[in-house]
Amino acid sequence: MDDRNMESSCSTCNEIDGEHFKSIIHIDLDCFYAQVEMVRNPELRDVPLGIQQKNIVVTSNYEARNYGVSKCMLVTDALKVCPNLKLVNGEDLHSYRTASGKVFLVLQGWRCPVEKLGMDENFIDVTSLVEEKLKNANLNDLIVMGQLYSEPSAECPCGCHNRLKIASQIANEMRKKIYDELGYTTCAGIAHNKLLAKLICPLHKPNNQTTIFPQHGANYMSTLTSVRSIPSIGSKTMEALISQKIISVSDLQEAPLEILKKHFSSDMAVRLKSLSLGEDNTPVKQSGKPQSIGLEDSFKTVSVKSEVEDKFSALLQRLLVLVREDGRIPVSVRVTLRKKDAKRLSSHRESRQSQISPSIFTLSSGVLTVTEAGQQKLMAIIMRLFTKLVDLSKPFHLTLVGLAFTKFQERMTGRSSIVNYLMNDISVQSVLNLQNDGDASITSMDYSAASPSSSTTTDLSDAEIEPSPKKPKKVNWIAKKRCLAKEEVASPSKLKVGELRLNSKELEKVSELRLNSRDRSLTPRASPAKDNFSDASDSMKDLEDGACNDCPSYVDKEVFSALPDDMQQELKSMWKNPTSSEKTRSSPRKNKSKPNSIMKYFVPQK
Ligand code: DCP
Ligand code: MG
Ligand code: MG
Repeated sequence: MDDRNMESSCSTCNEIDGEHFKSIIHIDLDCFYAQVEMVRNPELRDVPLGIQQKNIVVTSNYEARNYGVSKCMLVTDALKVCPNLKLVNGEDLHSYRTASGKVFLVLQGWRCPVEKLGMDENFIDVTSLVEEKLKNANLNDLIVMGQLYSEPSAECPCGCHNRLKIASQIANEMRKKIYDELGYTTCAGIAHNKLLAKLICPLHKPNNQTTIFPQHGANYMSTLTSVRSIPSIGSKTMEALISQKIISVSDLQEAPLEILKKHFSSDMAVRLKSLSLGEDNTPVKQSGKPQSIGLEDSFKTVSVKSEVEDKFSALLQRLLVLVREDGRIPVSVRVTLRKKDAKRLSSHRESRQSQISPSIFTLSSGVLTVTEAGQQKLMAIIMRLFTKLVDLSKPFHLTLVGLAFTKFQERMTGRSSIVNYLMNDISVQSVLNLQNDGDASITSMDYSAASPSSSTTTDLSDAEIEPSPKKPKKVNWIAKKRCLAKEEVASPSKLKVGELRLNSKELEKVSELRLNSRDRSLTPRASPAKDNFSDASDSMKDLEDGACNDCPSYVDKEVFSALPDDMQQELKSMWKNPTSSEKTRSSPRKNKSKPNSIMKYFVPQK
């Protein structure tokens, strides 16, 4: 009997509280870098094409793959199997990042949560959209678009087959739109969870999509020959499993839980077991700006400090371009090294990071720049971190250096400025990346590329650290509640506010932005992208209950409630006097008697 026909029992679908109720799509671009080059230059379309970084072909188009050119092949080997391979240098990632951003934007058009994974993959949770479409669907006409992993012998009573059929149609529409608007072909996987959606995605590549029903999850997993195929299993977990002779996913399925518990924590053992059976309940998390912006350079070996300095200097130049494009002001830098361990014939990564003064960066006409002196300061911090990672009195051998900005300040305001009150979204974007990147724990699904063993230390002793001015208690509370996910900022004390560097024009922009946020908070579905404001609905409700019942309709009540009591009173008394209130509303900048009046921040949107 064909393995695929062995279905796991589905009689309890409804009982396991909607285990199958989700509909997840995973989309991966075909030969991504190569496609970007082919769209840019149609002459490359019909020739075997390889994208070269250093001496490696990082990817190739499917024409070249037909000759046997595979991902990460040495250029010399690739040219042996395909002498007429056309090579394009792909070391400048700018156009790939841009393409990646465009695909993400297209996918956001469906107004469902979209989680970006690396540059060419996205998860989309279409559960609610499917529910909506199901209301008007003719169930007899529903078909799976694209490929189905295996025909089911019976309908699942929870209705997941119909839901996934609709999801497959949505996936097809998404892929069509990406192709029509951007010219890229893609693959998609459709399943009731992220794990299966990702793993089934490449089954019929290129330019195709595959749906898998929940009953076939365990069966499909058993076809994967290495436990490493499971996204959250990294090298350490794999080594530990191999030591127990657990090599394939089916080995893991069959391994007794008690054995796993001897080598992993109880939670992790259970999780490994569930994953091997195709079970995963991790949510699709809406992506925003990246938590860190970094670059790495790998090489055979570098053993001289001055060479390391040159490598870091070159990386810094490129990184500053990326940071300028991003627009946020970095407040932390991380240095990563991969050290060759001669004794163990292996290598491992180590990182160290330090806070940096936001004053190194200057905002000029909205553009982030760093002066020559600022760059020297950054290099001094980087080299100081380097010397903390490497004992220079002994020989060292590095095979990689990496540089990343890991925390960001969205905007800067003066500590007692009114903008501080109005801009309660100012925050350090992230305090992630402090944990070990290895796989000591897999409590949450990590779909990022498996990282080798590494460790990161935060260096808080750096002299460049700027004292953290106190923020008003109320604003901190709101920032914590509405702007930032729990895991992003552990405590308000981690928030840092820089010096006032906004000129009056920027200040006006800021106030407009703040007022715009009111609409976004109140109509979350109008803007599918989840940003710092979109978690606001709860806190908005709380605040609307009492703080500003008398406010005119154009006032952001949350902003109002974050103001000090005396300012609130000032405003309230103005609003009680309709003449002065109306005057301010219609022409805030003409209010000669109080040119810097707080009222100008409450102008309605035009
Ligand atoms: N990439 C890289 N180094 C790697 C793997 C990939 O630089 N070791 C880059 C090049 C790829 C892109 O990331 O184009 C996306 O990786 P994928 O694994 O999705 O590979 P492709 O999109 O190229 O091919 P496929 O059609 O198999 O998805
Ligand atoms: Mg791809
Ligand atoms: Mg990919």
